[in-house]
Amino acid sequence: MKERLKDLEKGLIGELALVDNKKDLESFKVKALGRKSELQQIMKSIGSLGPEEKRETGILVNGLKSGLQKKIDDLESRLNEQEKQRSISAESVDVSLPGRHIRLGALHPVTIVLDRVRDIFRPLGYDVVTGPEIEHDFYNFEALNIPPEHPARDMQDTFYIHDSVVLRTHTSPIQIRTMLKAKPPVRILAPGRVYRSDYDISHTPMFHQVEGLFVDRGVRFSDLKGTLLYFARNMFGEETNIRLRPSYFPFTEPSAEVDVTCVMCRGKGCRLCKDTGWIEILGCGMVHPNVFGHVGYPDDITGFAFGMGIERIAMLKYRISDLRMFFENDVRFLEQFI
Ligand code: 2U9
Repeated sequence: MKERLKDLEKGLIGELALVDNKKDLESFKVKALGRKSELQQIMKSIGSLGPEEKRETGILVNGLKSGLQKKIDDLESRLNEQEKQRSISAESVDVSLPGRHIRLGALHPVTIVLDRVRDIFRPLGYDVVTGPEIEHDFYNFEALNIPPEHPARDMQDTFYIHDSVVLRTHTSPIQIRTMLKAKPPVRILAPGRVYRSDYDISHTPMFHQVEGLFVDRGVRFSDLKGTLLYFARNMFGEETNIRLRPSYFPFTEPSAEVDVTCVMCRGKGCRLCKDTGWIEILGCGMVHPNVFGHVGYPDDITGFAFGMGIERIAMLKYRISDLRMFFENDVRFLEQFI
């Protein structure tokens, strides 16, 4: 019996030395100590031995069992440690890898141009004033000397909410509201969304305008011209010139349309300026006396006003050829402007 136990112990220790993973260790445990193991067979047969041999064999079996169990436990904790080390190194962070790119937001070109217009007029003392997009007929038309039969009032051009409530067609109502509240001098910029029932390649039903108004005693047309030249050179470059062409608006008299040196060919003549060397950027004029009448300003008050489409200025400044780009919100387009 002693010999048999010695051989068994030798064999099992030899086998255990070859185990190098947890799966094989489990199989080994079943084989070495399980119900059908040789060791269990031996333990069952102890009962039939004589008292002395029973005692000796019991001691040997217990020694073999506890020795083997200790070896198994040691191997198991070594294998666990190895497994832990393997998963730690697999999960480790490579701090030398480049970081993930964070996409920065960007300002819309309409916002950039409006900010620029504000910055240009701030040193001249212009305050920025805003107003409602839904307007009463009085502020949008009547006070601006636009008579009831004027084509601008047609359903074709204006979005009506009720008989006398409209989506503002320009930001001029802001200036009316301001003059009704304040005495001259008034020096303001009126930016915002405006709405016109018009939709084609160069018109959208909503677009952005900024208008300017300067009202005081003794304001002259030459003040308007100087202000616009200062604006044009700051917006399009110091070498820019302007020219004024006579025009008509109900709210200004006299009125003019303003061209700047073509932004593309710098005056030489090209496709953009239709070979004239000039590009139209805004409309302007001296405030019509009837407008001052509607806001209760005295007769010795004069003033000038001007208005421009912000998308149009942005298209010229950034060489954007398609108006629809402004409203599609494609980030690849929007990221390009500073
Ligand atoms: C008051 C009095 C006068 C504002 C003016 C224009 C000329 C003008 C257009 C430019 C392109 C509108 O966006 S656009 O379609 N604007 O040509 N705007 S004078 O005149 C005013 C405004 C308010 C009280």
